[in-house]
Amino acid sequence: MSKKEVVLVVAMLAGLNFGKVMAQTPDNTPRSSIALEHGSHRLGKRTDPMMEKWRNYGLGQFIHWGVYSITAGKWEGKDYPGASSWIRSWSEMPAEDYDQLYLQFDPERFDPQSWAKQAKAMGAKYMIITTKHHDGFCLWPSKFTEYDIASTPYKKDLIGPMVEAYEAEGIDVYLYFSVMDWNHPGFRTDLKTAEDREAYEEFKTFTRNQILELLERYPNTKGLWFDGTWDAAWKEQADFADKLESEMREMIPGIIIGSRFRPDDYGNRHFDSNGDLMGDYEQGWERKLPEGIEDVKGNDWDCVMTVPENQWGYHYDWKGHVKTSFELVEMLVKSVSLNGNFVLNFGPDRYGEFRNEERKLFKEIGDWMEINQEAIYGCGYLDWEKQDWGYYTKDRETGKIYMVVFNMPINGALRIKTPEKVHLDKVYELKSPSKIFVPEEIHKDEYFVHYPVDQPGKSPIVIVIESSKTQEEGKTYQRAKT
Ligand code: H79
Repeated sequence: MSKKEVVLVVAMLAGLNFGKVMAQTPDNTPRSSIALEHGSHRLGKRTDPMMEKWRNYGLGQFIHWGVYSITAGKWEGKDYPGASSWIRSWSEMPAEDYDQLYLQFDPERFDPQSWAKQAKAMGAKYMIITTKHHDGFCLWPSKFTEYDIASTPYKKDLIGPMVEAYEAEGIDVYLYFSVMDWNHPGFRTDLKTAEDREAYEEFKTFTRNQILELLERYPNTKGLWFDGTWDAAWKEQADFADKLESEMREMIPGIIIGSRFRPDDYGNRHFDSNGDLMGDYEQGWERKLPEGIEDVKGNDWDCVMTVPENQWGYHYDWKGHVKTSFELVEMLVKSVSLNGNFVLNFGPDRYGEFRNEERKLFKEIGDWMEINQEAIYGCGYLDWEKQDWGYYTKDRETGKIYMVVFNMPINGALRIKTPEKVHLDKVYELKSPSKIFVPEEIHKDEYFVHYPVDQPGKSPIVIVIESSKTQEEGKTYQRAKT
């Protein structure tokens, strides 16, 4: 039977109420769908306090750190053309050589307090650390492998002090974990033979042990960011992954797990065979952003972004286009305006230090955030017609609207088009609230805010709108008052 036929038969059985666990609709009404044992367990967004907090972060910091910071993108004088953390998969790099590098890993200048302070100064509300990347090297001392920090000259746990230092700065910590593990002998991309299956069972046990070990060691973990789950072998593990995800949720109630962890019964990832999101938020926006609100399908989501084109771990030489703080702030604001979080990646070097380009970004983004953070934290989408000058965001609690201007028109005239029956009560610049603008009404529900063009600044400016819904008469009354 083809997969399509299987799906059809299963759909028919579902119609006969043969289905097992179905996703819950918010009001518990039944819905027609393919019966899945391991599909989405919930429809609609989570509304609990931990998820509300996640939703309101706005800005996060990603850190990719591991032994690939030693190779730093080259081997024996030759540059690896891909991401530095993938160098072990390069034909020119002998895996045996790579797998010995950890014996040189000694990040003696690692200072978690200064890392956390920098992240805080940038305005990050959460951070995601690679506890284990694709190479399999563990930044925590793992009971289940020797390929870990305890076996390096450094010896000491890196994750624990990081969790402590970031939490001390009020930054929530999330653990990145790559299921794909090039170091484990049982890891397979495909399960072609009985031996493959046997080996993979060992690997699954190992994976489960390590994930539960992490949650036991770091019980303040707020969530897990899974990666390396795209292989055919893992896509067969719907039952195993579903059970394991439940175990994680039992261990840390409220834990946040994205859509990249488990496949459904048919090997579909992120969205199950019914098109419903699996996990707490969509984890598919890697180095790209949605165009518009329809692309995010009403779900929570995060965007993880590199500063250069495709470098996560430390690379000795950033080639190609390196994003400026202006571009990154624009991506941050666009993410927030479409109900997502923006997570900016950093790749410390082998000694535990950040490169100068990254230090500059901590400062520049931080300077902008210090003045304009109100337009980011706790903010999301506003359903007003988008304008070319930039993005609107809206505070979910206060209802204040922020115009974040990236393309200032030459004449300073910023167009606003409101839905019907909206009154602009007060419009002012965020950094100097006494600077009140009086919008010029050019058509019904259409205005210009005139920004003084004699004060050109390089930094994106933010204008606040306090508005109210009115009846038409009310609007006339309001106008009559002024
Ligand atoms: O950790 C960083 C990357 O290593 C990891 N995610 C970020 C956060 C990542 N790299 N690539 N991907 C995720 C996407 C997967 C790409 C793939 Fe393929 C395309 C997997 C299978 C096809 C190319 C071909 C890479 C492996 C085989």
